[in-house]
Amino acid sequence: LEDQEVLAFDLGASSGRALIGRMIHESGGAPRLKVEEIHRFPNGPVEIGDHLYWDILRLLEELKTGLRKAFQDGYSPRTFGIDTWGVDFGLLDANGELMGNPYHYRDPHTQEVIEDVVSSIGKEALFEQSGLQLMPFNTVYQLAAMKQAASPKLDAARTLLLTPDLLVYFLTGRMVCEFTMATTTQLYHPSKQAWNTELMDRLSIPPHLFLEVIHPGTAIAPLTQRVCKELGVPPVEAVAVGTHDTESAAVAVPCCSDESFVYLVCGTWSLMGTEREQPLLTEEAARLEFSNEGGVGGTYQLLKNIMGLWILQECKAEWDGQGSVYSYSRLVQEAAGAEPFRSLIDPDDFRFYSPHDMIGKIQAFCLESGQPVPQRVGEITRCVLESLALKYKQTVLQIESLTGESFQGLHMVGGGIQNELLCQLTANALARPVWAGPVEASAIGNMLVQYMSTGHCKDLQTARRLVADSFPIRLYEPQQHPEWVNAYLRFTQLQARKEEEQ
Ligand code: ADP
Ligand code: LRH
Repeated sequence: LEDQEVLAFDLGASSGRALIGRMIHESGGAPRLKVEEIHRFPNGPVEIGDHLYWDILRLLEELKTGLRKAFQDGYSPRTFGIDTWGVDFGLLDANGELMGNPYHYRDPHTQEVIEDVVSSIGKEALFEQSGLQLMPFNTVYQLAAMKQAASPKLDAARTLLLTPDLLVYFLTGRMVCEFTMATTTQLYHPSKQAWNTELMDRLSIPPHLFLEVIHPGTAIAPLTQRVCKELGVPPVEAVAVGTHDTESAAVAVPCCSDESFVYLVCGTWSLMGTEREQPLLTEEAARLEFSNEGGVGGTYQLLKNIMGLWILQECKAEWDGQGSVYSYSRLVQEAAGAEPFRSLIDPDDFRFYSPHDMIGKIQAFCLESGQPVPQRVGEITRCVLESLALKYKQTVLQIESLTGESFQGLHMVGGGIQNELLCQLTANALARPVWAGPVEASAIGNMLVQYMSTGHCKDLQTARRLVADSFPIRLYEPQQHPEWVNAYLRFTQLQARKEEEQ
């Protein structure tokens, strides 16, 4: 097979990037995937009044820049794929025009409707019919919030396109709805493999907004002639990848054995999960707040959304705003020098979900729980990282109890693995090895699904073998300090105390 190039756009909540992938076939050796980043740009919410939005048109411009650069730099990808964060969407009118800016999933407007939706449908029914844990940002709550606010946009809308599908539409003129993103809406029924129109009816969400679902690996359409002319590029073809970034990342977990594995996609969010053939819809999975998200190759990913490095991103933004600009490596250095286990937080305490005043919220948590209040940059960063490591341990144990599997170690992928301290702390907390890599897992998984669609990569197993053969995977052996056992006990007691208070 010739060395065909592909282009992957991976948009995370904190940054987006365009990468070129090339499959290299050396004589006698196993094929390798070579990846080069050609464009990177920041991303984040834009505040207007009480609302938070995505700057979707600027993101489109960044994609165009990526396309232009690819060809200017001498690459010639034949296909491209777009993956983004989950749940968010744009609404289109009857003329196919975008009606306003898409909300950012942290927009607070869902908070008033969640209780109503849960009490009218029932928490158990919502889980059974979607496989998802209750996250305030799920598309269903966003639409219910728009309905409650009598949004004229919602009344007039003809079509809902989830973010990656919206961007594909802008570039190709073709409207589709890709499966992995569809399963993040909480409006897709995993057992029926269909849109949950009954739930839509009960919440007065118009079912006509939702398109027929297509699966990862499906060719969509080439760039429009207009876009080709504007950018001076040939008609590269859009392929539906695992358009939900978490699902693209899961494709690139370099696990090559037949045994089950547990992974952590470590970025703005920490998504910890394991791959299964069917959703796990038990009461216990619901109680422990796990989701079953549709994955590539007909899989389901049983996973938990953990607040993740968002907490540190927000602290960093505050320090930057005060004029003390710290790089992530400097923050990690400060944390490495700080006293271990001084103060811990529960990263999933809901106060940490919304933007702003993150340092104050961490300090308030510590004060309320009778712990020393972290002040210095290193103390705060260490508190966040150790708490995340403990949360990761708890989640691995929960996945083991839910599935009856036992895992030898943890695969970590995503931007957060550049934080070597976090990887080491995680190995220590777990008392098991951590295999870290690759960093750009979502973009790589995106490329691999493009290669599946063109017949260059057979299946998930081949894809993962290719990742293992192509990228360095760093091993973190656990350093077993007895303090980790006590720290875990303290961590679970903090959570129990909070539950009692509620
Ligand atoms: P997303 O795709 O959700 O935007 P990424 O996968 O890009 O997120 O990961 C972003 C996170 O990676 C940041 O919040 C930061 O904590 C971490 N990170 C990025 N660069 C570094 C670095 N050089 N050292 C340590 N951590 C880093
Ligand atoms: C991570 C992610 C996660 C979703 C959240 C909205 O980027 O896609 O899987 O739940 O963003």
